[in-house]
Amino acid sequence: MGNSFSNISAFQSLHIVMLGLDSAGKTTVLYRLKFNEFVNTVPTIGFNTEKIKLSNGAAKGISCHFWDVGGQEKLRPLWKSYSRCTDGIIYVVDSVDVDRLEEAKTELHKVTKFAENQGTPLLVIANKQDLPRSLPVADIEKQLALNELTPSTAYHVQPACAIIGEGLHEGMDKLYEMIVKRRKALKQKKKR
Ligand SMILES: Nc1nc2c(ncn2[C@@H]2O[C@H](COP(=O)(O)OP(=O)(O)O)[C@@H](O)[C@H]2O)c(=O)[nH]1
Ligand SMILES: [Mg+2]
Repeated sequence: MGNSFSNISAFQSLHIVMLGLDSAGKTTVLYRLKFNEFVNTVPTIGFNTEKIKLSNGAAKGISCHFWDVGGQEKLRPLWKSYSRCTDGIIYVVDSVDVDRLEEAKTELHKVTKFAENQGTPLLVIANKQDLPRSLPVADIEKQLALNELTPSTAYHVQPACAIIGEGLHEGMDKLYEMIVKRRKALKQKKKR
């Protein structure tokens, strides 16, 4: 019979929220995925939203509804409502902004602790890897203390350069994989 959840129907749209400190590159990621080209951004006041059909890899053909929420301090209280009950969370980090990694960590841990976000798969994009002083992925993983997230949170850290789009498709594939896996697990649990 196969498992109807082993793949997500092309008719179904995944709900993905993109978070991270201001200037990490969230909006650049969004438009890179949407138009497959670099779009010059201005700081996001509020949010941007786009429906995007993924065009590569295992997630090819899957529709995603992305919400890119502004990362300035005064906008962060919005993160709670935007991240509620999503299929996946993307957390974009500026790999050069070492001084704010601690702040990025605190905000990330806050988001994953909300009751509604328990177990929501997390894709961390270690962005701006094109810059000479960018921290390697292993260091970012350590500084964000991803091993201290609740054990039910599946995550993947993806090195990327949003301005040329490098790493974004790989990252989306990983996120899609984690979403499918979680749905399967939830279905199994329901059966029991
Ligand atoms: N060098 C470099 N700059 C980037 C990259 N991604 C984004 N930027 C730049 O970082 C700045 C902030 O990007 P933006 O997408 O507006 O960040 P947001 O505030 O998280 O939405 C912009 O000047 C982008 O062009 C990247 O991968 N490499
Ligand atoms: Mg933005």
